[in-house]
Amino acid sequence: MASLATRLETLRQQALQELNTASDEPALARWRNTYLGRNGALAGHMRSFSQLAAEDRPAAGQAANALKRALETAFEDREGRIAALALDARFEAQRIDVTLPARRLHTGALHPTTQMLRRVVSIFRDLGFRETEGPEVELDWYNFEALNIPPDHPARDMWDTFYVNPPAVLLRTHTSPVQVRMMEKTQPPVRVVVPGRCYRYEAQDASHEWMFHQVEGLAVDEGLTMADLKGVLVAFAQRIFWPDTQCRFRCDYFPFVEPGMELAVQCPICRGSGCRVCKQSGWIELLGAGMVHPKVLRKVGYDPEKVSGFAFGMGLERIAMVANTIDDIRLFHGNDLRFLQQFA
Ligand code: FA5
Repeated sequence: MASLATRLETLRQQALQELNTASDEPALARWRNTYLGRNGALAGHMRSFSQLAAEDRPAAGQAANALKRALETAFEDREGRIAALALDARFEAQRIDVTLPARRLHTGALHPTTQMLRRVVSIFRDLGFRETEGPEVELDWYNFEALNIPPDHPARDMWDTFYVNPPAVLLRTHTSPVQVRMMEKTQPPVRVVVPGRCYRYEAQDASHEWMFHQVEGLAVDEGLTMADLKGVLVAFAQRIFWPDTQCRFRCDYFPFVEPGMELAVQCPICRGSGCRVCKQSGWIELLGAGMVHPKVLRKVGYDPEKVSGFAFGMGLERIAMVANTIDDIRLFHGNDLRFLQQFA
């Protein structure tokens, strides 16, 4: 029996020593086969117990079972440790440096003209105007003739025109043709604002583009007067700029209104004392306006004896320039991100 105990002890030491050198799953599997497998070392010893005397067999069996349990426990410990080491190695390989500054996300933003368009339209919506649109490729009839500007009229010089299909089809030079389109299909009362692109065949400079945006306004009803027009425009100017914005109305000529006028606001940058933006005048012209000409009302089938109307047309970029102190209109479509990002 003493020699069996020695043999089992030798086996235990050898097995544990070898187990400590197994460093991966295949090595572990090999070890298990060698020591605990059906044809392994321990099984070999147990088979030899048949040669022992009958009274020695139970103690031998107990000793072998104890060794088997000890080896199995050692195996599980080692297996767990190797799995933990493998997991550590994987985590190490996939380590993320959370202290690295994140890459900046580039998100889009509305163009400053669109932002201003939405502000302008929402102010007029609060004043009771609804929004509508019209075509950019327009007929000469709507852009000029129906607005009291016949082909040979000198006022055509006010709007240098891009022709798509001369002389009848052109790129609209202003949003005023939508006045006519609206009145043709609606009976008074009418109260609309019309934002949209306009095109003019003119040289670009700090305050002129060949493509820009206007917002047209039109109201037709019984008994509308210049006082209504002035009231609406002052309310608008004081909401889009500052509550104490000063307005200046002066006579101006547009063939489709009578009387016609121009609205200027006190320069919001220098507050009237004179600066580069207002060209030292203290005032900035914002828009053209007036009472809809009776001839225009008649052309769309309205009776100028019964209804009257007012209209106005403003340049959106010019308003955005005043509100944001921008001194060159060409920045709007120059696609310089440094400029655009200031409005994001
Ligand atoms: C007109 O276009 C008239 N349709 C306005 C109007 C409507 C008058 C209704 C009466 C009744 P004007 O050409 O002045 O008018 O243009 C109106 C505004 O558009 C100008 O005050 C200016 O702000 C803007 N604008 C005109 N030309 C340009 C341009 N080339 N680039 C940028 N903005 C411009």
